[in-house]
Amino acid sequence: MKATARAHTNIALVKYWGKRDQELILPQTDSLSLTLDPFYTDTTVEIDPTLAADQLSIDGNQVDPSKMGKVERVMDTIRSWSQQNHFARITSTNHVPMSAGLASSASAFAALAAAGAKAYGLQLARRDLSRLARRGSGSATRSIFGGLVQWHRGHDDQSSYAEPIMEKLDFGLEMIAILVDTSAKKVSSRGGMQLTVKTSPFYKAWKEVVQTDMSNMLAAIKDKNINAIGHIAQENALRMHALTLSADPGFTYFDGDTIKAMHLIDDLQAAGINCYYTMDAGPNVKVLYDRRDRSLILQRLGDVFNPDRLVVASAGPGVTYL
Ligand code: 2P0
Repeated sequence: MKATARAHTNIALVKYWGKRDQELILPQTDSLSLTLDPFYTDTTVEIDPTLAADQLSIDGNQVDPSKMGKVERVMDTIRSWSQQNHFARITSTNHVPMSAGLASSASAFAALAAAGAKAYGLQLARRDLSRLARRGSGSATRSIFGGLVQWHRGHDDQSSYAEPIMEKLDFGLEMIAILVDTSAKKVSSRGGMQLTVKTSPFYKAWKEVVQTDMSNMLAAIKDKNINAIGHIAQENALRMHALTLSADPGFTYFDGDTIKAMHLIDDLQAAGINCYYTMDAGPNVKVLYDRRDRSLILQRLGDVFNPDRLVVASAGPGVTYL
């Protein structure tokens, strides 16, 4: 009747950017991510037979029912799978800067899927939990698992799920988020990717790029080659952002500080310090590197950006029950 789950956000190293089914959230391509330790969401789902609709509070604020479409999609699926029609009280606490391109929706919908499934008595394998989380938000599919995770694009609901590649990392891949701006973004990922699929003349090429990047990334992970992982992730991110620029109307998630951080990391690379950048649907820059270089990289980034805005993140676990 009541369950609480914790799920962590993830950073995509090979990006998901475009759907071929808006209802079921079936993606155009595979994607691959690293689940992150410090950013997570705790969600409690409690069935209440006296309620006439689901109730949701996020970080202590009641959410307007008109803004609960994605949550309802997940809850309605849980009701259909469990053949129960009661509504629930949902309470969610984020430990993620919201709408900052740090994918709070990934941890939020992974935690909702896990807590909701348990509260309604569903005993789902994690693969099926990932299919359930997918209905709320694409990136949430991957946050069911820890470490390095692949989301298989699949061809239908059954075959589009996430799977761990390496749940416990036994090499030093780590990330620093440079929080250049944590205010809400202007173009949602959902709207941005839809516009891109529809209007970018480069979209067909992107699908080919991802296929190549996926197989190169899997090989680099197998070799535990952080420089190859970082290089592929950086190129993949640049190509994703080239899609937004090539949409009609074109747009970008970058702001001035994003470019400043990219140049700084280019300079560090040129000076022989191995670090790479990636950006999601927001201006923040995430730096990938080997953890043995952490203090040097933190120091160099701290020369340019406020050290308070630098957050170190190592690999995090998959969804857990509290
Ligand atoms: C990713 N992003 O792979 C990509 C890269 C942002 C850039 O998934 O519409 O919130 O809910 O499926 O998952 C962010 O988009 O979008 C995202 P929906 P989502 O992480």
